[in-house]
Amino acid sequence: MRLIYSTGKVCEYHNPSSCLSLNPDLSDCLASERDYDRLRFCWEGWRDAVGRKLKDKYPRFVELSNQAVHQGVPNWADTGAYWRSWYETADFQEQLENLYNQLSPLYNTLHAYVRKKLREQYGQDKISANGPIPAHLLGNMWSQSWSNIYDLVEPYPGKTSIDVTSKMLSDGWTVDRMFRISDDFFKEMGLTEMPQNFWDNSMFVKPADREVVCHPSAWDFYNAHDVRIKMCSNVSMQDLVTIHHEMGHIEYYLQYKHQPVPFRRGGNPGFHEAVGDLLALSVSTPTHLQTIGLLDTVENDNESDINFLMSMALDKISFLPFGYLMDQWRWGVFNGSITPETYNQEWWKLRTRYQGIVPPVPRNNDKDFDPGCKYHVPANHPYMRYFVSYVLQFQFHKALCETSGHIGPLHKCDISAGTEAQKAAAGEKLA
Ligand code: D0W
Ligand code: ZN
Repeated sequence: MRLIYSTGKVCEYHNPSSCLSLNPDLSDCLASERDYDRLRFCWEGWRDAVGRKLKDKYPRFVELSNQAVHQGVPNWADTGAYWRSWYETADFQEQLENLYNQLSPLYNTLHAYVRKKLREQYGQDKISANGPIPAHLLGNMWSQSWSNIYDLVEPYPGKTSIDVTSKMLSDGWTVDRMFRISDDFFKEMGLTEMPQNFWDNSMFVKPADREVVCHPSAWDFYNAHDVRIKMCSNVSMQDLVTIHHEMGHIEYYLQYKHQPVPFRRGGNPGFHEAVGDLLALSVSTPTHLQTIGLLDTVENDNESDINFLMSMALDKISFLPFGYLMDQWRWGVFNGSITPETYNQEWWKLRTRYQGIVPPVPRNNDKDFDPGCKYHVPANHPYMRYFVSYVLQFQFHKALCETSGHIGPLHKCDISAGTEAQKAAAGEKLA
């Protein structure tokens, strides 16, 4: 299933020998095309190419996975129950629901604002004033992060751009430089730097001579020295953040490498996901971007602040319903309440209920398998950890900002920026 996903291609109608891969072609299409029909072609093409091939394979996988966990010690009722056990909380599901209910008003407000801007862009005939948004207009194949449509929704146009991708390109940044900058940040925070064999063994760019799984990943070979990242990186601000995310996993591996194997894990899976993202919260602040030469000027006025907060919301708030629904769907599949006959319709019920989106073309319940078009389903990676991380990373960030002596609003905090005086004071307090 992962091979089908990783080698999926969408070919042009008029030129079937010209085919698009997910990374980078279709991702770029969803991110930067502004033509309604071309976007729909990329969105639908991916689902035709991948989902339909996976549809008949997934039920057998579910059966086998359930059998395996049922025969384990302890014997879990189903795979979902096993995955939830990692959180060691009997009321995990209630806690999640409670968290989501606290956060959803923020998402719904963002959704309404973005919908209004999209109506201006694509026309009132394409998007209703108070209904769900067509899923292909939000800058991402799964509508999970909306950063790529920042230009369409920028609250105060004309301020300094906080997406520094174009600056990285014009300054000649390389993928290698992005990894070095990330490593420097971990070092600066007093964490362990990446070992030599990380640099020797990792794959940082897409190789030209073979097909690889391009979905980014971090690997612990469990021998206390071999750790690697595999990623088809491009020079962009988004990939700079992803590099910090993956390096956060590696940092965790390095910090617990001397522990007995059962302890080489996160406090819970959400902790593992939160480390890199939490450092990237500091790296993404305008003042930090200036420190690493990616912003010439930091504008200190209310309008620039709102622009920055909007760019963060398009990444972090937009993700919440998607992060929450992925494993609600899978838990239902694993416990049998969602059956192969209803896979796709149950998926879209959740997508509309939580994300407020609808498919731009009718779905065929007998042929389409849209959940399979998201990497973590065919690759069988659990997903609730990301929802948990999107809450934890802000709690961790807040605690670290307080510890580092930051004064002022949280969104201006760069935990690496403590003045020498603050650092000395912190040292004294510790002593
Ligand atoms: C691993 N997992 C891959 C990749 C891709 C993280 C991902 C989610 C998201 C934006 C051997 C192995 C694990 C690590 C471990 C996975 C990514 C981009 C970032 C959600 C999106 C974001 C943070 C999260 C998505 C990862 N190793 N992210 O499996 O030790 O468990 O490499 O899939 O900023 O939908 O893209 O978590 O690193
Ligand atoms: Zn991760």
